[in-house]
Amino acid sequence: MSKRVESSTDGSDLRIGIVVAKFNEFITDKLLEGAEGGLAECGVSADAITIASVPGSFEIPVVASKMASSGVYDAVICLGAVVKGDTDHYEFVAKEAANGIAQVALKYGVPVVFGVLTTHTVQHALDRAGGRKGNAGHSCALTAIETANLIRNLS
Ligand code: INI
Repeated sequence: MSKRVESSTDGSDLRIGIVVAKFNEFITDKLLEGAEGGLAECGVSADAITIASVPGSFEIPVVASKMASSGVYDAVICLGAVVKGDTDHYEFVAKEAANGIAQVALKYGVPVVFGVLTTHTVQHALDRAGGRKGNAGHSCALTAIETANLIRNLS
């Protein structure tokens, strides 16, 4: 008979790390607000959350790696906003942030959630940071809790 492993959105005994980029802070502040709100809804207490600010999204993976490898956190949420400008810089920053975050999750077996917006315009980012398309920080919080609980239930 098959066995189904369930998850849950109960975060009351989970510890969560958040890495947030200061670049485009007027956007990432809103993502952080959404993430904190989502974690509170899941029952994560404020003292179970550690927030680390980094200069830009490019710096997210190294700090997420430090958190994920510490054994302290059940999940790490990464928040940033990479907005396309006139140069290719956007492409490199977005790609390295995405690849780095994925690598950290696989290396340490800890959910490292990708809440880095990559958009062509500031408006598109704002739409996803509490605007008309919701708040990616909030959905990342739920993803982090669900995935952490699933991993816990698997082991
Ligand atoms: N960092 C971002 O988080 N978003 C951006 O849109 C961005 N752009 O476009 O330049 C950005 N650049 C900074 C980068 O993340 C690093 O902090 C910097 O290159 C130093 O390593």
